[in-house]
This record gives sequence, structure tokens and C-alpha cells, in this order.
Amino acid sequence: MKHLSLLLLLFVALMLPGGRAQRQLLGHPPQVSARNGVAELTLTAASDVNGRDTWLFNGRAVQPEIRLSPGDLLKIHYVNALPVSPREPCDAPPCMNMTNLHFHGLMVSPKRPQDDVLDLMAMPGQSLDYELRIPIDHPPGLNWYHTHPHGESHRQVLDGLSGALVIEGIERYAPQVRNLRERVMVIRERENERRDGHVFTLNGAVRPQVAIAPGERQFWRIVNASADAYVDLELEGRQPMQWQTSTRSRRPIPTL
Ligand SMILES: [Cu+2]
Repeated sequence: MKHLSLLLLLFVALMLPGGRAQRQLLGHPPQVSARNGVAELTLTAASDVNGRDTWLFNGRAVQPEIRLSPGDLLKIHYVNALPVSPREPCDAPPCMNMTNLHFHGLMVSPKRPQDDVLDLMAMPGQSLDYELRIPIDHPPGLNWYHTHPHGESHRQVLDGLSGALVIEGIERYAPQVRNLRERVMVIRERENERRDGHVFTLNGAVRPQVAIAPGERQFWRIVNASADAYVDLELEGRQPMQWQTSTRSRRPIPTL
């Protein structure tokens, strides 16, 4: 897919403007981390009550955040519970509601059972079992995972079938973030409810409020998980924000 990933390391020492109590606070998805070197989860693609594609994790419509360290093993049982007859259009008919996973940014094998987006494909009623070994020398940083069936991935990613995937260890390159409160922010371009326009969401909410104390510094990791939209980041308010890209071409920039 053609899309811009923003892999940013960002510090702020700002207060968001007041008077926004009506806004939803930024939420965070459940995290999946490794135990004894293995992170394991079951993810299900399904159709929600409005006919849109969604992921189910532990019975909830939510996109888990996966956190791994170099050397860890990631095991995902990916279930395609989408209806045989799609309820949404796709880019390249005939739409068959097939699905799979791509691990955007990870330096892992493109062969099954790892990041194989060409041969690994689940039709409705089928499932896939991924096993990815994170190389011991894998760069730390924020990556993401999303579906990648050609012709249908645009619709699925627009519906939000994507999540953040963090490789731990960034503090080795940027020790300043070691004790900061960290927030992972996933920007998604979504279709609005009327299906006549698009809107950006941050961790699933439209323009949520981020709690931060006066003078506090936080470590924000931001990824653009849109299907094909670019984003121009701006923090609402009067003061400028300081930010720095932490990775480029999947390599950390040790300049913070
Ligand atoms: Cu991608």
C-alpha cells in the first residue's frame, strides 16, 4: 500500500488550551507484550452492526497495541469471520472479504509464517497463524500492522484494521525519554457515518483531549495508519510544539 508512516518522537512541555471539557480524553488500546519471550494473541476480522469491517480482540472491537523486544517471538492467530458476501465496496471487484496481515516496518522474513502478504490469505471462515521472530539486532521504534489483501486492503484499513507495534529500546538512543510518560497515538483516516466524507481519528476518537500538566514533558509516539492520506501535524493552541523524528528508513536517528 502507498501510505506515509510517521514515526515520530515528540516532546511537549505545553498545556492544551482549556475549555475543552466536553471533549473525549485520549484513550489507549489494550497492550499485548511478551511473556518469557513470546507474545501471543488472537485477532478476528468481522463485520460490525453497521456493516463495516472491524477487528475483535478479547471480545471487544479494538486494535491491540503490540510491544516486543528484539529476540521476541510474536504469534498471532488471525481469524477471518467476515461475511462471505461483502457488505461494503472494495477497490478491485470482485470483493471477496479476504484478509491477511502485514507488519509495516518490521525487518522480518517475507515468507510464511512471517510477513507474507502474497501467499498467506484467509478467505471468510479461514484463519492464519503467524509466527514472527524479531531479530536480535532489530532497531527500536514504532511500527504498525494492518491488513494487506490486494484490492481489499484499502477498504479494510479505512475501516480501521490496523494497530501500533512497538519495538522496545528507544531509550538507548534517546535517554531523555526514559522516565517520561509515554503515549502511543494512532492516526487513522476513517469514513464518516454518512459515508460521504473522511475524518481523522486519534486512537479511535475525533480530536480527543490529551491530559498533560503545566510544564510536563511527555513522550508521544505517533503513527499515520491511514490507507493513503498524508497528515500535517499541528497541536491546537498558541505555543509551538517541539518534535523530532526518531526513525527514518527504519533506523533510529540518535540526535535527540
Ligand atoms: Cu503498510
